[in-house]
Amino acid sequence: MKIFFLLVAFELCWAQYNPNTKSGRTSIVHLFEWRWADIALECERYLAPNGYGGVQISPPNENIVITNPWRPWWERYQPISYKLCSRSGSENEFIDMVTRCNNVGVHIYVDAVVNHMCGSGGGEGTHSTCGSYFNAGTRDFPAVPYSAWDFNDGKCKTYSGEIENYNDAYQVRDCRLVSLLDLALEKDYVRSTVANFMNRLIDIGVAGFRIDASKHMWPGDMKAFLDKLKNLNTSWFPEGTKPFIFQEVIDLGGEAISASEYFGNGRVTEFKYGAKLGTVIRRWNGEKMAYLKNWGEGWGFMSSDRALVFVDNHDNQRGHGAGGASILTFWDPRLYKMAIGFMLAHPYGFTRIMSSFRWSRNFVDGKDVNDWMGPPSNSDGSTKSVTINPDTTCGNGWVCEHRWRQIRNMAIFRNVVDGQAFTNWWDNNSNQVAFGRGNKGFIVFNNDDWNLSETLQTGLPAGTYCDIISGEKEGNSCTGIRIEVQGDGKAYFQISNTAEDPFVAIHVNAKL
Ligand SMILES: *[C@@H]1O[C@H](CO)[C@@H](O)[C@H](O)[C@H]1NC(C)=O
Ligand SMILES: *[C@@H]1O[C@H](CO)[C@@H](O)[C@H](O)[C@H]1NC(C)=O
Ligand SMILES: CC(=O)N[C@H]1CO[C@H](CO)[C@@H](O)[C@@H]1O
Repeated sequence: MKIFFLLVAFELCWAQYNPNTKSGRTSIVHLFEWRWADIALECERYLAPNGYGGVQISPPNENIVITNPWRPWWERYQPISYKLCSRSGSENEFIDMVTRCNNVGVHIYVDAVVNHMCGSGGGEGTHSTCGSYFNAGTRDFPAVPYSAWDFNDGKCKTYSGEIENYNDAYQVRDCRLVSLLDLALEKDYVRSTVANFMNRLIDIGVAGFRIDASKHMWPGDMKAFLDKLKNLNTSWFPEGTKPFIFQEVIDLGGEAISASEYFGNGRVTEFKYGAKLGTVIRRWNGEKMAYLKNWGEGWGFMSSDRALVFVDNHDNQRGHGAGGASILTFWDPRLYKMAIGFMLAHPYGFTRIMSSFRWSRNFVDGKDVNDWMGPPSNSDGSTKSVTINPDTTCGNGWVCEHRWRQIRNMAIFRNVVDGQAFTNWWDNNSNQVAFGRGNKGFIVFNNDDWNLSETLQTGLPAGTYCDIISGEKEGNSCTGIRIEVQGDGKAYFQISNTAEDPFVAIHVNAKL
């Protein structure tokens, strides 16, 4: 009986904060703008075999079709209905993806856009991904249906109807964000409609939701529709499992709204994480890696068990959203790999890895005028499939950071060291740092302008380990650097500051 109550208490206290990943899988990857058919294949051929826990997908519901500029990525953040039909695929393809990914233990997390519909200037007609009629001017979305009563136009107090001042929490929640028609989530009809949409996805088998623009909804309104959500589908999840909820709240400090207001609903995106880590790894503002010794709450971040963390996301990798110029992305691969390596080795937060498409960046006066560009597409606007090259990288303009050896191997590192303490920190008071995770793994960085040559306590059992950054373990040998851990746990590390990747990581599953 006692054990039973303890289990119940444990479940209740994890609930919507639990990522619902299969045991031993500790990260998810955002396959930004991928087609459902490609995601299904990627779950089977790559994500499951390499220990990834899940995929954050782009919004699956019908959205406006924008042709000027040509099919921007952000059109998917302008819903027209909750029909499952988008550039990523049809409802049947969506169901097939969720089923096949779940069947190999990789779960699907839906980007839910429920704060708003399309922009107020979206016009009238059937220029939507399923051809549903709508009229933005009269607030008419019959395919949901929503009508003028279901929007916040009357509640917003600004003259323009737009958010004009982020220091006014009422404006941020009740007015239009960049002209997007703001749903009246105080109405039970709107709450129920949103919950029905999400419950349909739960029935199909999704494991949770990223909730877009959460900062622009009242936490209490969100709680009202989240309380209506079902438990997850028992074909794949234990009875009584709640959906994982992570809310997009951009809080870098200094505004009316803070991330902590949303902790009751689920986890929250910690935007300070990537902004600060980018600053440190770029060595801007006098920052150095030695300062990362108390990374996490010690840096003023939210508590680890509430945080969803990432180095970059689909917004701030192209200058949208928050974070500014310090954000590291695939465009700076050497520093980016170090940042991802640090994130995946460090115990703080639940980690999400970005997987991007390439676009033609064009900076004019410091701003990328092509920041709107959508995914690789054909002339009819359909999204190109993800092709796989013989060397396992991706083609057709897809970057596939999650397939980079260093990143994939660090995702595995995180699985191996899961639950282990943060131990054996070392630094040279500059940009050479090292730390371990109990007796399971150890990582060393050299982000200084001179070589590192040091004997360090790893905490690992004696033996020969394969560095998983310069290579990996293959059969009974290492394809990259070998590290000898002595009987006392110490090992000698040498990292040239000009190495392709100036860091070394070892773990017990890559021991010869
Ligand atoms: C759960 O998923 C299975 C398999 O796809 C499906 O047959 C079943 O109807 C789903 N359950 C609910 C409640 O929708
Ligand atoms: C740093 O290490 C590299 C590779 O081992 C070596 O070629 C280089 O001479 C070293 N630089 C210094 C300043 O010792
Ligand atoms: C081992 C090593 O390279 N240590 C260097 C760390 O940085 C200081 C300067 O802060 C150097 O003097 C050390 O040589």
